[in-house]
Amino acid sequence: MLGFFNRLKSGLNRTSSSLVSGIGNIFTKKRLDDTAIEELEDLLLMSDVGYNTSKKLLGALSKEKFGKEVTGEEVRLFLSKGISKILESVSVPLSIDKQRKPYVILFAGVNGSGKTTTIGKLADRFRKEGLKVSLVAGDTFRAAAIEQLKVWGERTCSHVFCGSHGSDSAGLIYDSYQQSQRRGDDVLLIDTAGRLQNKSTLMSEIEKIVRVIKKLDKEAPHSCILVLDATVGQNAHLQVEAFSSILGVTGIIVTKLDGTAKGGVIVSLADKFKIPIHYIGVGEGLEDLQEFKAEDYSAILMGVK
Ligand SMILES: Nc1nc2c(ncn2[C@@H]2O[C@H](COP(=O)(O)OP(=O)(O)OP(=O)(O)O)[C@@H](O)[C@H]2O)c(=O)[nH]1
Ligand SMILES: [Mg+2]
Repeated sequence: MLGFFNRLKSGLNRTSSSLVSGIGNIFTKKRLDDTAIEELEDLLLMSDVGYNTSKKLLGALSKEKFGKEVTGEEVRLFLSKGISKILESVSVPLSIDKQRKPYVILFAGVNGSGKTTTIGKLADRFRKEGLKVSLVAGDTFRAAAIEQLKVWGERTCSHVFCGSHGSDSAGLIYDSYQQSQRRGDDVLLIDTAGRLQNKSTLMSEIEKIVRVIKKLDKEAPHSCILVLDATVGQNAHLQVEAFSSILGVTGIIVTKLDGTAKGGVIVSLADKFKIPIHYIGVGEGLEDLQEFKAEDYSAILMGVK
C-alpha cells in the first residue's frame, strides 16, 4: 500500500512531471534572462497557476536571480518556497467543533464536481475518528443521487436521511437536522444537487437551504464547503465567486487532482481568494482524500521532495 506522501505524489504526478520536465528543458546551462522568464511563465500558466500569481512568483525569482546562471533545480526550489508561502495561509484543517451537536457541514458545487464522493470519504474519516456521523441526501432531483448516498452510508456505517425523489430539499434538510440532534450525532454532512453557478433558480434554492438551516441554529451550517473539480482549471475562479456571493463559503475541497496537469489552480485560488482549502482529492478511493498541506503540495508540484 502506498504511504500518505507517495499517494499524494502519485496523484499529483501529471502536474508535477509537466512542471519538472518543462523547467529542466529551460535551464540547461542557462542564465535567467527574459526568454527564460517567459518560458517559465508559459509553463506556470499551463498548469493553471494563473496570470497574476505567475507574475508574482516570477517577479520574486527575477529580483533574486536575474542575469545569474541558475539550474532547473534551483528554480524549482525557489518557486516551491514561493508557492508554499502562498498556500500556507489557506492550509487550514477542517476542525469539528464538538460543542455543536451536530456540527453541520453543507456541501455545494457544480454538477459532477465530486460532492457526494467527498462526503463518503469524509464520513469514513470521521467515523474512524470515533465521531457519530449522519448524511443527508439533499439532492432530491435525481433518484440515482439518493441511491449513491445510501451506498456511501452503508460503506461507512453512517445513517442516511433521505426523502422521496422530487421532494423539497430544504424541508428534508430541516427535518434531518432536527432528527440528527435527537440522535446525538457529532457531524451532519449535507449533500446537495449539482448546480451551475450561473443558473439563478438553482442558486436561490441553495440560498433557501441555508436560510432554513439557520431557523434551527443561526450559526449553522457551521461549515459551508465548496467542492471544486481541478480539471476545470481557471473556471474554478468563477465558481468560487458565484458561490461565495450566495453562501458564506468557509472552505474549499479540490477534487480530481489526479486526473489533471492543472494542479496549479490551487495556487491561484489561494492567492486570490484566501479561502481555506481543507482537503484535496487525488483519486476515487476512500484513502484518496487528503488533508491539504502547503509544504507537501508545493514540494511535490515542483519535484523537490
Ligand atoms: N479521479 C478522481 N475522481 C473523483 C474524485 N472525486 C470524485 N471523483 C469522481 O467524480 C465523479 C463525480 O463524483 P460525484 O461525487 O458523483 O460528484 P457530485 O458533485 O456529487 O455530482 P452531482 O451530484 O451530479 O452534482 C465520480 O465518478 C467520482 O468517483 C477524485 O479526487 N479523483
Ligand atoms: Mg452528487
